[in-house]
Amino acid sequence: MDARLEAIRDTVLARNPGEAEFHQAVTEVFESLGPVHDRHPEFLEGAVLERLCEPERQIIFRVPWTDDAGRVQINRGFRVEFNSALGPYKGGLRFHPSVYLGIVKFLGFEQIFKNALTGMPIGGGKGGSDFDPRGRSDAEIMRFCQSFMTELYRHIGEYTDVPAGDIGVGGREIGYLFGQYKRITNRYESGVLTGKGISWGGSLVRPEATGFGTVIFTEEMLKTRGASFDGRRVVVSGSGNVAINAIAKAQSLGATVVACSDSSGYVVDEAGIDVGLLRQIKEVERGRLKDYAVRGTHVAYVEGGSVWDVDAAVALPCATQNELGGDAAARLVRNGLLAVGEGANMPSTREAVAVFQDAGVLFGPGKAANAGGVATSALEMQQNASRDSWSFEHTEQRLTEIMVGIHDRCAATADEYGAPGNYVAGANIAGFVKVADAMLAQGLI
Ligand code: NDP
Ligand code: 2IT
Repeated sequence: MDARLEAIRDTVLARNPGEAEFHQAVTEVFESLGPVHDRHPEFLEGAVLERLCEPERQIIFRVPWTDDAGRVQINRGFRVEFNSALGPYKGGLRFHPSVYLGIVKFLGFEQIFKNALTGMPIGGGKGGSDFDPRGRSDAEIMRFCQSFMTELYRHIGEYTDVPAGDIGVGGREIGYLFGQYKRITNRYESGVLTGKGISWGGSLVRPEATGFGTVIFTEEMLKTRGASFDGRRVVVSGSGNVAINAIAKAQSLGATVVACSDSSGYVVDEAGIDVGLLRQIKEVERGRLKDYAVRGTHVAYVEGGSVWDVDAAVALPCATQNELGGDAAARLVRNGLLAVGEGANMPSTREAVAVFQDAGVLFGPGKAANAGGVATSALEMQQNASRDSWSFEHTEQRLTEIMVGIHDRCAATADEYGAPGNYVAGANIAGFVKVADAMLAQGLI
């Protein structure tokens, strides 16, 4: 890392102790930015990096609610409004027991650059709670969401901060959150949340967008080597929103997705995952992946273990941060891996990324490859602002153009800065320069 940037990075780490994921995300971005600061001394003079690493606002709040047995439960809520240089803060809410400030800050920090890459007018933010939705009834989920919004509503708004889904937050939760926001504010403010139901202000393609976009981005990377998904063996991790839609899109392009996972284990289905059955189990019944193995034919289920033990030409990690480590990366590479497209945020450890890049594997980092979700959220905001609703085909076309555009911008920026084929450098530099220019133009704020 450039020595000037390393000093700034060390200060950031010291100011934010105990936030390992935030440290990791900051370090990974800083490693790309030395050449940018050689060309743009004004970024150092304006202390852009120091400002960028300090969120504009961080909100932590108590979320009290009662469970079905009438017991009082207390969770912790977060919203980190990281950077508004390009537009209102924008980013998802995560409900998972592992959530703490360091996770929200890593996600919010990544979101700044991702959102810049989309070319849409959105700043970066993230939020969530350490609430564990697993095993909770609909009524408990609703009461939790209502309590969460009873504090959050005062901090968000169509022109201020626009949350959406992430792990543990999908259409059901966005519905409960929106209902409570409307009730408290007495405003039908469609643009305050994205990922809404299609009949009440949501956008077609938003549910599919992250997974679809990840596959579109990865297909663009493959094309640079004269390859494609067609006929390839693919492994996807996770079996949530991003994973399911990545599987569907990859198979529509002729791939065979042979395995996917949840936090309990993974399934191997050599005939290709049956997306209809997977949607029925995970989206309709809210069941576990193990059920897929029981109901599918010729399906193996491996309890525990790692889905990365299954060989593939293309790996699409779509579960969570740091799920793919150096050893797994080395094994995948030994067995003929061609490309990795990150549907999740920071799923590959720094060791894994180094293994992929050293081996010449095409590697699409999350902040570029999974940007289709937030980009389609911005399309939802656009439809809400104009009180319009677009067809599936039109919206998917816009998503495709955006993903191809992100791919091409990352590739061109990597070339421009002397790192051809390095999508990590391309994404970090292209996203950073756009935000840094806007920050300087807006003065010291
Ligand atoms: P979901 O809640 O729909 O699904 C998450 C999936 O990942 C589940 O299969 C879950 O398994 C698995 N998972 C979660 N935590 C762990 C863990 N600690 N270990 C192993 N598996 C785990 O979330 P999404 O699909 O929305 O999100 C997946 C990833 O994509 C996240 O990194 C998210 O930040 C990222 N992302 C999401 C976007 C979106 O639009 N939703 C946009 C861009 C990125 P289990 O059920 O067992 O917990
Ligand atoms: O990580 C992400 O980009 C998301 N969870 C989606 C954010 C959004 O505002 O749609």
